Amino acid sequence: MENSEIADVLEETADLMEIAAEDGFRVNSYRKAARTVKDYPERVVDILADPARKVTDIPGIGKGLAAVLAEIVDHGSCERRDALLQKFPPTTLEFLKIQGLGPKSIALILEHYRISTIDDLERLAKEEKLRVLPRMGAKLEEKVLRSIAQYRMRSGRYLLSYADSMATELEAVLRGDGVDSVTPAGSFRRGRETVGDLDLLVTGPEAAAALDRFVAYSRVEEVLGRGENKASAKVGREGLQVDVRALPPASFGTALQYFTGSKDHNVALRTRAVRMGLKLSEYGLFRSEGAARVAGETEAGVYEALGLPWIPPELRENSGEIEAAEAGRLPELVDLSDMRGDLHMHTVATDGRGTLEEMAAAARDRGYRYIAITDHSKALAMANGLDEKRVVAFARQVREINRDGPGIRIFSGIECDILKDGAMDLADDALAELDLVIGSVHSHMNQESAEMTDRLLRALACPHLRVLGHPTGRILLHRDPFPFDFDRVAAEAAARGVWLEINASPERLDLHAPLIRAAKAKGARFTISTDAHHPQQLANMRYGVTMARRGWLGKTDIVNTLAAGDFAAALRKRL
Ligand code: DGT
Ligand code: CA
Ligand code: CA
Ligand code: ZN
Repeated sequence: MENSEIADVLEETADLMEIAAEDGFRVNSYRKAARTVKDYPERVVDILADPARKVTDIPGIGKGLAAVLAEIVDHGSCERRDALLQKFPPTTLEFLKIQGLGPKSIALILEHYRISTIDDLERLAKEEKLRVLPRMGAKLEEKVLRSIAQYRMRSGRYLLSYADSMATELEAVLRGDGVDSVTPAGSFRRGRETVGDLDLLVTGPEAAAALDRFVAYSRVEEVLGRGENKASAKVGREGLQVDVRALPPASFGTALQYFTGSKDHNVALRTRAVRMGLKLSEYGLFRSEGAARVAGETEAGVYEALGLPWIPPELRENSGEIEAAEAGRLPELVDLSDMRGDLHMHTVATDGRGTLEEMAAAARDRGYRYIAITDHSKALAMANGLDEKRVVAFARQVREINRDGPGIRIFSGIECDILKDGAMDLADDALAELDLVIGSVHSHMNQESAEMTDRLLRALACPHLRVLGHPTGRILLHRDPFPFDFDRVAAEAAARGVWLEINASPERLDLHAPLIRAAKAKGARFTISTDAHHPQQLANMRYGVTMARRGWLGKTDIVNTLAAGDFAAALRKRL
């Protein structure tokens, strides 16, 4: 069991306790524990399995919570959660996933109505039976209906980062004697920000034995099918479906091409094959007449036989990549190894979990030449955001640290809130002390499109602003982007030399491909940054790079690929 899964169980327990109106202090201790476990650099299961170690050594985990953690690792739940699930309908956990319905509202609804499914809840809202409850109104009803529609649409999808850890876990299960390769395909290989299921391809003389190991794996919740060359199962607490296929080497290339997709890319490619008198399937590329095999062993061979250079998986969405390949105009995509620094991260000064020194050391270990420390501004009072006085002191502290030669160049920065009307949360003279100002929207995200557009345009006019942080505000599977005139904002950012952030946090991945391409067409330049709240989260850079690749970006589109001196010059000159 992964830490994030343990954290989910703790969060659910806290939600259920809140629905049961239990003591707020105890509810909070569960929520805190969830965060601690989620961010903890070591797996809790490993600590529990080691007789020489104690979970109580994790800061913030006392004896009581340690026992709860052991229970969760042992059987996926704890006594308290089980007891509460007896008390409320089992769908309560699903209700909690409806945006706009917190534990308190759910408690109120359960007090007045007998409901056991999302459909029941939808009916209540449609029959205007929620608005009669205390502190609820027609607006909330509307929001619940909208959220239910969204919930239905996104349920059954999983974050790229989750699929990534599952792929790594299962690769270890599938590998063994007589297994030559284990290769992920599907939307995961294309780097989509969420995946519906995970597709894995196995080759080798003993590939069938790998399928046996897969269906027998302890974390398989349900085997959906087991054929000669394919096995499907739901794996892990979240029930992610995984399709594993065993393939002969002669057709591995075409199979990899086929199962990587996208469907639209494949359709376009097959049409091209037909025009060339060929027939493309997962089994190979054959002549239409006589059925001689033309290609199949390697993916590059398949594209070559179709008169094309190999197309990177991130581009395979049938959005111009085949035409570009044909014309020899495929972009040279940015690579993780091109990144020289990370420009968005938080520390213990606000809501981060590492000190400035720990973040800098972790960045140095990744081989970066520079970082910007960008804690929150005062509008985020809950996160202990910095006011002007703290900003000035922080800028001075960073100048001193740099003088000591910390082995990495540190830029003093801030993630400054863009207030409701587009004003910056901090005074100009404080912002002027800093090397790098990111402006981000964290509040009033329900504004009308025109109002939000004006707000962002006004923020872009601030002479100190250098980066627009997580530009659309979306949280994957939770919150849609806020509406605004993206093209106009991107054009204005380009004109003013403000860079657009590609936020690499797996829950955000904001900007994403279509917007990146639209912004580049307007002349915009970009940063890729992790928004790390823990030293380990600097590793999320790879997901941001994947988004940039899906957006057809090369190294020169991204400013934090510059060498430290060039980057510092670009900062000063607004290049
Ligand atoms: P997902 O799982 O919904 O995130 O998206 P994919 O792209 O991984 O889709 P999946 O798992 O259903 O299938 C994997 C790949 O197999 C898909 O990208 C293309 C190929 N494929 C599946 N079904 C079809 C089909 O009916 N026609 C074509 N041309 N390709 C297909
Ligand atoms: Ca898939
Ligand atoms: Ca699949
Ligand atoms: Zn932010």
